[in-house]
Amino acid sequence: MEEKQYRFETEAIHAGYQSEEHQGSLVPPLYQTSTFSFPSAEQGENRFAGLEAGYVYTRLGNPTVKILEERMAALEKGEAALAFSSGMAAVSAVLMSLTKTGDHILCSKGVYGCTFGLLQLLKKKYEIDHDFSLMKDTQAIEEQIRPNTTCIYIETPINPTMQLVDLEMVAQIANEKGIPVVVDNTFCSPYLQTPLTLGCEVVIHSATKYICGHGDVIAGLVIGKKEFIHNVSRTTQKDIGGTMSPFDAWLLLRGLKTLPIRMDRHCENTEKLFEFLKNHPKIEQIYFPGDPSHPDYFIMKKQMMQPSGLLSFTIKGTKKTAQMFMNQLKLIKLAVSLGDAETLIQHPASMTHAVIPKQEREKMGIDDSLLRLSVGLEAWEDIAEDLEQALHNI
Ligand code: LCS
Repeated sequence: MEEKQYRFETEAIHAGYQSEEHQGSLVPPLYQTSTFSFPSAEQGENRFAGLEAGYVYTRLGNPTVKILEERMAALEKGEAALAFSSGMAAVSAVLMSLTKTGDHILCSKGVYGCTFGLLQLLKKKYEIDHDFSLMKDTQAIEEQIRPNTTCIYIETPINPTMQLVDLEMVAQIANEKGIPVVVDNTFCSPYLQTPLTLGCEVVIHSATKYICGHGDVIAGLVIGKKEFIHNVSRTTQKDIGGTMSPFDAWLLLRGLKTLPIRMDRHCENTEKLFEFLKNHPKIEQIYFPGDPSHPDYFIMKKQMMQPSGLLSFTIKGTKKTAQMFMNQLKLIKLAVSLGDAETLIQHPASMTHAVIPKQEREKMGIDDSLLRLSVGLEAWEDIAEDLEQALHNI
């Protein structure tokens, strides 16, 4: 599509692809190849030297993957994007690009368990330090920024506690100090939140989740300025690997077409289930950013289009009660991951966040009875009836 900027729903279907360049094929072709033949030895030399455009080897770039990267850059309102074999490959490539031994990362108080694990590894092996911050006000953030802070890393909503961070506020402080703000936007997708438009520098996705939407791909994406993306592409990604497979990119391009309508349905179902659960006598606490009494509700209104498709809750009782409840469910699947058509439930303390020591976990607000629900696309009444029968049977 030429210069014209289309609306989100249209860009999700068309951005980055011109069918005229591919024999009129309506759907982007799958270039399932590991390598590319050169027209001549000299042209091969020039491609390696970066003097001539053209593909070389799929770890360094692939036409199907490129279409996905351009589409995601358009949707996140960034200059460029880079695709990875997993969300964690994306997170690690970005953190390794922005830090070296002796540097410091300021991180939101609560992140996905493996991101926490990666921060520990960077500290132990490479002496890259980190601190966690609630990032609730300007002064607290300024006090935690050190002269050697080279990256501010934020998940919002935070997995699985659903606390939010005010991205515009953090970006303002960080930009004054020239520190890049990296946002893991997995829980929102660009349909609900675009951190780059709020002054943040880099966006990361576990594309395994809403971007894919069908539970059949593990993938990651990074979006940011051209120069930064080029650097990551030519350093950490080229030499460490973690490249997305063309088939996964093809599936993600297919998934992206329905992102807006899927997200609307995820959000609508979640609002309905929140209403159902909030007054249930067996529910102790519910964490959902769309709850007007949620302490970060005003941040949700400010930076998110809708409160997304996840909610966490505790049932009155102990960890055993929570596990008994999970075992009673019939329709809802006991599984980690999120953003799929199927409704999924998991127990963060023993699953996604089990690698975090109990004391640290509790400081992040993850206690042993917390459950996280990723609301799917089924009829919400069927999900509610399954929750009801399981609550009734404990
Ligand atoms: N960032 C967030 C916010 C995540 O939730 C996850 C995975 C990742 C990054 C890593 O992405 P991956 O490498 O798995 O594509 N979150 C998971 C979860 O909550 N349940 O299972 C995986």
